[in-house]
Amino acid sequence: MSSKLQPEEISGEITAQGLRFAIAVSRFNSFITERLLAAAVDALERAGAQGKDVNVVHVPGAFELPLTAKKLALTGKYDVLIAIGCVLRGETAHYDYVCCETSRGLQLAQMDTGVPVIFCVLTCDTLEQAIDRAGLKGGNKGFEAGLAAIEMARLSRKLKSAASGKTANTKVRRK
Ligand code: INI
Repeated sequence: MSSKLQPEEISGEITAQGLRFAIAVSRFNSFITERLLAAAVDALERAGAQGKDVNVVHVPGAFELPLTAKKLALTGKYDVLIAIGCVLRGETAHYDYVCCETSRGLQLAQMDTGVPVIFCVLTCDTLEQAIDRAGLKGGNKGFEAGLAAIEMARLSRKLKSAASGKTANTKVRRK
């Protein structure tokens, strides 16, 4: 027996006009991170973002991304942030500390500030794996991050207006 209940769905559309973005990108493994950055910017541009609404901030390494993301979020200027990095496993436990603190710190930054932070930090065993994810075999994770940023920015705006009592401009999907 099929249900007659038709849920209303709220989702973020992939249109970037009028949204403000900040992208924090690490210089460490820049051969990879610059490719991720180019693809993220490409996604924003294709969806209608304007250059004046996209700021790019460079940091030394992935470990510096969380504090930078939090400071950017606290400016109140941005709808969404994208954090771009690439951590490659070495011979010591350094990799584990950098990965762990970067992911934890980025999650804290978005939970503390309420500004969505898109996690575009590759954590790979080899350079080859990173290259595959930065545009060779496995698509480009930067492009995916750009799309996720737009969706989360739109969704956040809708949920914010719903929380403040205004009608959320909901997209209703019916079967
Ligand atoms: N930073 C990275 O972004 N990727 C790495 O692979 C990496 N490794 O392997 O060491 C790395 N280390 C630097 C770190 O992020 C900080 O910049 C540094 O420790 C200064 O705080």
